[in-house]
Amino acid sequence: MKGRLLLLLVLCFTAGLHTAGAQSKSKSKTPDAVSSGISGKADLVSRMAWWRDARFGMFIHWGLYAVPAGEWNGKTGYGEWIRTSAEIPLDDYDQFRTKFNPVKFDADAWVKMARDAGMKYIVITSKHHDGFCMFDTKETDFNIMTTPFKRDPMKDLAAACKKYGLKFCFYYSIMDWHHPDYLPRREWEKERTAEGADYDRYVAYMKAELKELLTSYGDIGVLWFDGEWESTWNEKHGREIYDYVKSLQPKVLVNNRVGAGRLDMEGLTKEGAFGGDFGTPEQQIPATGLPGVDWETCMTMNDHWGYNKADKAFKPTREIIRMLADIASKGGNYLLNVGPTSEGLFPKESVDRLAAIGRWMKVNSEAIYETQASPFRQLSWGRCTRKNSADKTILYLHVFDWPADGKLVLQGVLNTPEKASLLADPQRTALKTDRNEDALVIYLPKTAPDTINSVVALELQGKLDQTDPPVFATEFDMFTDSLSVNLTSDREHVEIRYTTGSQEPVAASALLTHPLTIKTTTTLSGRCFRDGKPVSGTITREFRKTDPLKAQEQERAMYPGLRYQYYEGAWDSLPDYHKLVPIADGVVPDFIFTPRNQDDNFSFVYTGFVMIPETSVWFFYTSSDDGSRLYIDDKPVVDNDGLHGSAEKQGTIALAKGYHKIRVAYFDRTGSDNLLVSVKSQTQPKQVLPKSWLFFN
Ligand code: FHN
Repeated sequence: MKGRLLLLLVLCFTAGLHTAGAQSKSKSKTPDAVSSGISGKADLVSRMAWWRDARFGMFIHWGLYAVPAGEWNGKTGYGEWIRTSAEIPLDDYDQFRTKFNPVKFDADAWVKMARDAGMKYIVITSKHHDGFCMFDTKETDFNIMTTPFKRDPMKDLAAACKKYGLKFCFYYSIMDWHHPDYLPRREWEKERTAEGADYDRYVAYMKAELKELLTSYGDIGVLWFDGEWESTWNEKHGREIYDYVKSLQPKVLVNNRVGAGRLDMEGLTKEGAFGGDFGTPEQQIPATGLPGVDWETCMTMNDHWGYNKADKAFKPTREIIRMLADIASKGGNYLLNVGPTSEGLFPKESVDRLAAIGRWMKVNSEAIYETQASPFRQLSWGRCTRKNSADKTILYLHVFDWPADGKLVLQGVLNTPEKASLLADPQRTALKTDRNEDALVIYLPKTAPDTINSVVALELQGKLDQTDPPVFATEFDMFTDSLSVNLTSDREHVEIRYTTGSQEPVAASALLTHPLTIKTTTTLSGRCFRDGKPVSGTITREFRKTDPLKAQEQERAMYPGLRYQYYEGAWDSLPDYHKLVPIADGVVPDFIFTPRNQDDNFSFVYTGFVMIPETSVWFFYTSSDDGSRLYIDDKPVVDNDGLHGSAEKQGTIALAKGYHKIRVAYFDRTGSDNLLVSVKSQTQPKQVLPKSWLFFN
């Protein structure tokens, strides 16, 4: 059977099974990876080749903000946003110029540290949001040449990158808190008039600077835009700048932050929006690979991008190395940040980590460079990267958890193994391998050569023939009355056999050919077979029958809407409302932010009833910036608390038809704000919680 095979399984415990036909699934949509401008797909493939092979780069956030080093008025939690986070007036901030003299800056030393860590490119802030230019620009005197340093460090870095074979790349912020034509002003900068500001003139300024960056420093690998989220910037600007940059250096890559379609910190591009050449998840790694999408996770080593002398919360090397493997196993790049001091030095903690990463890469870099994403959905002991050739496949097995019995089991691989060996073994001595049905077993030495990540190179004959276990397509683990269960496999020529329990299906197990309606708590195990032989591992899951919460007795008349209480304050998480007095209260039609007195530092608590239209297990979701929590009948269902960009969390609860109490708490600190409450049941698709379901009494 071609394409995705969807087997709808209906198994009445008293009756047999039958298959509802196969249906192909729509291809996942990948964002528009190129603009309407100069480049097309063919150009993209050749332009992206070095970047896709590189897998690992260094991010450098270096600027005037290194002078205060995170401290202002006795507070030490700032970073590269210090000018606006600490509300430093322009003239006071400009004073840092007189103190910026990185006499210990050594471009060769920086680039060699990146190279020796196994990094293939460097992206450095040419201009961050503060508007200070770290390069010799003729467009403004707010630049490095007007500091005591009087030298263009970008020239030195470009030369050093050329010398040591790394790609040199620029970060450039669209948002600019210094340029008189940039809008909007910071809301706290009351005295800084926007009178006469001309945003088109600011875009012209940007283009003039981009021309300097792309004509004065040799080949530039990437133009890494940022600060694109304010309302003055739009997709039209993005496409124009993308095409302009490409006209100056046709091979340069441009990230998706040149546009206006980035999905916040998730970093990928909204469907249909202009996405530059690659997506940019920030401080997070996508849960799975994203076939057909180029993406790069950027991440700090501690908690700040710019240098903060008090921030010692550096990630352990172990975590960084494993994240590098995780990202590569999903087909992404890792852009790891360093925030140098105002003297021009990398913090010692960064230097130590780069050296340790370099020691690991010296042994294992072939398992990172030029690799493709893992073919496995999940591996219990680590990650996998791979290389394909016409007649061979190499799987790099990144073993985080060394098997106590010395047996590394790789399920669902039918190829004949040619050789398995440890990258840490200079002789690459062949390890013993065996086959157990669909599984390859590799016999490992007693101790792992590397406690963080030991890599086994498994060379297989021919094109990979690998099958994952089937997938339970349903999201519901519990049900109130009955549950229909789907199992799918995207492999060709396979059939799915199952057992009602946790035992592994065998060739004689029942063939899944009918939709399953489960009416009692059931454990189901599924496995793929071909020509009577297992070709995958087994997936097992329990589906639990649960009693729905009874509906509330309706003692008083119900009216449409919700009650709300409005609070003001600066919180990093949802406050303890018992200690607060609301500033206002009243009734609203649903989860809206009016009335409120200010754009930041506020909170709403909504209370009332939700009229649940059917007895079912319900998913509730809150999508919010910043934190939120949702309760049903006083039980916590969704916890989406915390200081974060727009993010969605979910929870489930079984409810009987009728009124149930609902309470939603939300807070916003600064910046953007939003709250969306959605629902889904076993029969109703996900939807924004309808206003018509909301009542108060
Ligand atoms: O606001 C910036 C931040 O300072 C930093 O440069 C990061 C790095 O990707 N980008 C923005 C936050 O998303």
